[in-house]
Amino acid sequence: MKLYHNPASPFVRKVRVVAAECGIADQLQLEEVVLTPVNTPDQLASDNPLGKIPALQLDNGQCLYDSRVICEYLDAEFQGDLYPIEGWQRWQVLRLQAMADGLCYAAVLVRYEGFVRPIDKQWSQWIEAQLAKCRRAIAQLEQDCAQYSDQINIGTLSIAIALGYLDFRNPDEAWRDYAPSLASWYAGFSQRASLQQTLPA
Ligand code: GSF
Repeated sequence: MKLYHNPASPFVRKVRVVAAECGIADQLQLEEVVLTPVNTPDQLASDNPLGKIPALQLDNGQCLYDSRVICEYLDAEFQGDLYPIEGWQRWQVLRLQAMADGLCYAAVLVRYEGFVRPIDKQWSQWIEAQLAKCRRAIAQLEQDCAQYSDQINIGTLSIAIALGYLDFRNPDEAWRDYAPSLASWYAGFSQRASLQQTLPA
């Protein structure tokens, strides 16, 4: 399977983490792409019309996207057991994943605003509004994290990836100052092999 990837992307990292949790990391052939929303490599655009990564080219010629679809596909195909099948726990876990992905989207938008958009078009209020989303999400996670701190599933893995991305792109965001329980959970959880093997670069 060929995975369009970039080592900085948190959404790609999620796919790699799930592959590692499923024990099939070595089945992913990594195809590195450099892209922005205004610069899409042709091959990626023909495999994923949205021009985004991750995209997973399967051996049957089909291409899967986006990260949530790919992760669920890998989990189903290779028995990752990262998605509770039924009951309220399933919705809690999927909501946690949505929270983590939303945190990543907001942080990626901050990155694009500062790095891709021309300086004369940058809008500080936009950046602040995105960072405010990140901070509200972290405050909520701080309140809730005791409920899931002993779980390993797509929700907790996604949260760890989102916090890792925030540390990577916004090291000045002192989120640990107002989220000490989350920080303590993250310090331990982020030692998992799947997360250590896929640190952003
Ligand atoms: C989001 C992927 C995404 O925004 C998913 O896979 O879950 N809903 C999608 N990827 C970024 C790279 S990143 O910073 O992770 C991307 O491909 N950006 C290029 C673009 O055209 O937006």
